[in-house]
Amino acid sequence: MQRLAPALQQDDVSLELISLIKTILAATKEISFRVGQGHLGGLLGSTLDENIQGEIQKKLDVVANELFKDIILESGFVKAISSEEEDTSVAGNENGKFLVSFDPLDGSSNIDVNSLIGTIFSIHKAPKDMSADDPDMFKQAGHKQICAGYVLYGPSTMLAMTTGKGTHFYVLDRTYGGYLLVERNVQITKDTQEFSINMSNQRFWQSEMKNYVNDLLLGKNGVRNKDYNMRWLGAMVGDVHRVLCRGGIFAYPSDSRDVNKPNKLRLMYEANPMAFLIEQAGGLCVTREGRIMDIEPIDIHQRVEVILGSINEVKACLKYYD
Ligand code: P6P
Repeated sequence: MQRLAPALQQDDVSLELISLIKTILAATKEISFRVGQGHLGGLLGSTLDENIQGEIQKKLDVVANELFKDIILESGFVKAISSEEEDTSVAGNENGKFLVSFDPLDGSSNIDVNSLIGTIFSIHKAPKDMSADDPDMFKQAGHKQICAGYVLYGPSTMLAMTTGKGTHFYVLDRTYGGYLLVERNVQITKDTQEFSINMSNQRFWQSEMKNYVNDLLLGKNGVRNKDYNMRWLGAMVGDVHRVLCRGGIFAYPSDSRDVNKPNKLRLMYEANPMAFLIEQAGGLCVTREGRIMDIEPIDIHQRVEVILGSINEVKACLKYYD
């Protein structure tokens, strides 16, 4: 099986970007080890601190964030980073060519119950004419990403990554300590019989999403003329990975639980990197208004509605909003 660097060179990725990617992945190897330790690593449970998202930070959230922040900034490749766990961006090398946004541990509520979690990252080019400590550098639409990926800390530690020439899967080989290419140009099936949504929010959705999901639940007896299965892992990395592997539709729609916060998922380090991966695999990633990767960001922590997956199923969902 092909190692990471030659696989990326095959996609004409620059040596400098390959070095940055390898730096990010070096941190994922340590996180994979610590996640695998579970109770024995002493990193389960929560801290007493709340992050800018208003969430109580898990011990492993803090460790993962510090690890990624330090290793990426110390590399010298990066002008700044932004993280789900950081209030604002953190300056790096004024002459760095790249910006990295990341969610160090997505699905943190799964940590203490030994369930799936992952790391999501997104890489943009750094503007030359802006200062390293200016968070406005990150106000770049998702279609300007030059690389995006996630690492899923599952039974195997898997990397899904794209640099714009297809979405490829890699597995961490612990013997030699690197990622090996296991599937090139992953393609999502155009149709599906599997949906992924947190049904406990159903009464808070807008009527269009309620109607769409109700028709899925009617199965063969309804207008969709087929039965559907449902999955919800509580970790976007796990649900998106399943969609990439066997198709599906994943949605976190706007809801009315908190009028000040109608959306849950973050644009810069959840929706945009996943959108890049999904589109490169032949799927769609949208809100009811349009393509996620066309959204012009106004804040590094802004949240967005997400509907993604098999192209024909996403289009069928959007018809309810016509
Ligand atoms: P809920 C994890 O906190 C996350 O940001 C995504 O990874 C996941 O899909 C979603 O939130 C889960 O949200 O409301 O079901 O706990």
